[in-house]
Amino acid sequence: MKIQFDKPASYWTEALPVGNGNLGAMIFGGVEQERIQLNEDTLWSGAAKDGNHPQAKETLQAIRDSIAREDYATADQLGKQMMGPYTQSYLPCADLLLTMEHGNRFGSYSRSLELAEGIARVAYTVGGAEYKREIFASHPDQVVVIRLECSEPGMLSFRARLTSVLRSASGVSGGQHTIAGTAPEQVWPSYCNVSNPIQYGDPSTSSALQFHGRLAAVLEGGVMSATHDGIQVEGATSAVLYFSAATSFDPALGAASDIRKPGALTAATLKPVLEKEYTDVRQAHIEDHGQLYHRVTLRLGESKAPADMTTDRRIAQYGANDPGLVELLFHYGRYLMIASSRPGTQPANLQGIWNEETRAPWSSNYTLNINAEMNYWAAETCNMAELHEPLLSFIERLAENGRETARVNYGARGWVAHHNSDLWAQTAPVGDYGDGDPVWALWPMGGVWLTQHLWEHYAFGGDEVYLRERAYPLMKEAALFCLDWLYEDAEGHLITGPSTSPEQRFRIGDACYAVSAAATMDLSLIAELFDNCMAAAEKLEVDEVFCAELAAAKRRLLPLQIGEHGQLQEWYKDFEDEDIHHRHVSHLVGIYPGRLISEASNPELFQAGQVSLDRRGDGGTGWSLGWKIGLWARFKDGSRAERLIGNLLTLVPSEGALGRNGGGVYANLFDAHPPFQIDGNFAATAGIAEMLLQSHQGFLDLLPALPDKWMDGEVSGLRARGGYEVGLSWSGGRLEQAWIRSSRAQEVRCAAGRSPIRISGEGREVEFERMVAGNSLFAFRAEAMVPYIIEFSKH
Ligand code: FUC
Repeated sequence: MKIQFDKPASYWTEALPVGNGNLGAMIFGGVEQERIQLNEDTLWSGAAKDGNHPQAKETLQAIRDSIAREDYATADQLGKQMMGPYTQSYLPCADLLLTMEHGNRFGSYSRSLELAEGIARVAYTVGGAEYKREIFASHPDQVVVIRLECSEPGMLSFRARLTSVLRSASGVSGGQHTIAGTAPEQVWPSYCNVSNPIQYGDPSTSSALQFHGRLAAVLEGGVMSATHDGIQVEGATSAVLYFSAATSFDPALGAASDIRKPGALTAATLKPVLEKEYTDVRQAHIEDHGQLYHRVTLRLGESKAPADMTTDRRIAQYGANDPGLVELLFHYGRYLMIASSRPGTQPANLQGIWNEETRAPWSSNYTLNINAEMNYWAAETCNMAELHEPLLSFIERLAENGRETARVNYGARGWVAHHNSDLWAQTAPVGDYGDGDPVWALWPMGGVWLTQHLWEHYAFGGDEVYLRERAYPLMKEAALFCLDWLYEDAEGHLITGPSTSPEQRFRIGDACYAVSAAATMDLSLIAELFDNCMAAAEKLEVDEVFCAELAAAKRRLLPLQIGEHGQLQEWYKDFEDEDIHHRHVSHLVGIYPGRLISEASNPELFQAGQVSLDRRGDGGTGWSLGWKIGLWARFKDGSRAERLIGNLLTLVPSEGALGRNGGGVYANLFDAHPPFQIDGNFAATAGIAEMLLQSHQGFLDLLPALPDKWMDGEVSGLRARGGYEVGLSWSGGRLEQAWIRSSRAQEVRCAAGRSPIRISGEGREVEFERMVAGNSLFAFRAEAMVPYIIEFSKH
């Protein structure tokens, strides 16, 4: 499980990512001039601000009246009055530049990232001397570590220095090289054509974040000196560089703090590390990373590509035809989650934590109408529940701001978030008070969708204290917002408005519009939230009256409809799509990742959803392809899902521009929208898991969507709702064995394409019941934490 190249990266999307949740580094692997691009996940522009807008409330009735008159042009126009400020931007921190004093003539070059260890390596020769670098981001020690060595004693000479594209100054303190600066107060989104896009304040009074980076070196042999120009190393045999970074943002407060001095923080982080042996730091990292990484294994067949083939060539030549590359893609999503999201860090943003641009695409922010949720689709199913934590904590911060937005903008109870957010947990709609487009800005369902993550975290883990104390209160408040947001149409149905189906317009004659009422996505998300609230309240034995209210409101929701093509309608009327191949498939959210519409619960709508997905086609941006993998898995069409994986495993050139239909992956296997957006990586991992195991219908569905191409294989360590860990093996395209371990004593219900012949736990056979005669639905009683083996008949 390696990403590998035979030359240094020329482009950022050829560089290798390492990260510890808080710090990210991209390794280019240049020989004479190495660049390691560094990020710190709290380094954003701006400061906390009030983006709420009372005019939204004043506009609400007028916009609803226009919708009722079917005057969508006016509704779109009025929508502009409901917007607030744009979010702020995620920023690059620094570059670590190494200038090696051996020139640029070299041989035997290799550069790789080993996923299981979380270590990137660069190796080459100069004359008879072999040079090696090893780079990782340690979570236990909170540093990026770079070890350089030369096979010839005393031949390692280089200079290491920190630079930044942000206003900053380098310095020296206590034999360490530093960089310090203050972030801009405002960075305009990349899509805003403004002439002053990056605005700094006076550093002595600015409310923007201060940041600091610190570099220390430990040598074997040789001498070194540190100045503001960097660390000069001469005549060493090996050297270890430790980098730490911090900002004045206090994650516990969710705001900047005057008492957080980034320079003191970086010093405090480095001090204990410098007292350790490199081998201990390295070992602690490998163990920490490994205990997450080794939880899941996957084998889909023999790899086709030669072992030394570079990853870009492998993608181009084999794509999904190489089962080993599909495995790599699967594990890479887990690797990237481990590297970008740890308890206490910020949630993975549009680029995880890796960003080199001051004006990154879409501000590298949190886009809540698909991308931020998608980032966490694999967290539970792929056994990384604790890495879900940054998103779950972020939802708590959003709810705080979102209460004010609900009150000021809509006069509603509960809390609301719209389609964009940032480090400051902005919940107001973006669009610079009218500059934006309602097709994305007017979408007050961000909070509603995110609460699905609160519920799912409970559904998989079963922690009732968490449900009672953290999840349910926020779910309930999001539901309160919905109760206030819903209003009656002329027939007495409850609808939402203004309502958009994210980013997709509908067509009437020659014109296209964004705003109408009761988009299918709104209704689906609200219905599922109500269901989840009712299930939670029942479990917790609270809020009977409130639940009755939810049940009544749910019954009155405008029913989802099937349109003239047999498709699940995207809007409240059977409008034509502006773009039938549009990348968003928002109306299918109730099928995946949601659980609202399944074959059993609603076969007609489920079927109509499949028609919709089929009509959208198999193209799209990287994340769109990723979503479709999961959807086809839910439709149990494994081969179609596999085709989407194939489309995602298309090599996208690194120098390419933004595209809305040319999704794929870059040379370093980063998902390409294009540009780079990490969501597609996570969705691919989640989608592959969903092909092998599903649990959204109250039972474990084993191997629900196995593609024809994956004849023999094995997976272990997947997780299912109800507190299960599951492994499966299959051959000739048919399930052979399953291993199931339940975290608590309970009845386990399973479905499989064939019947079990024997179930045993700890060597003893256990009884099981076939739930439908002759069918593959069966149940048995499991004791807590006992691994059960289920063997299936060969026929
Ligand atoms: C949504 C998508 C875009 C992009 C952006 C970050 O607006 O429609 O394709 O992913 O988020």
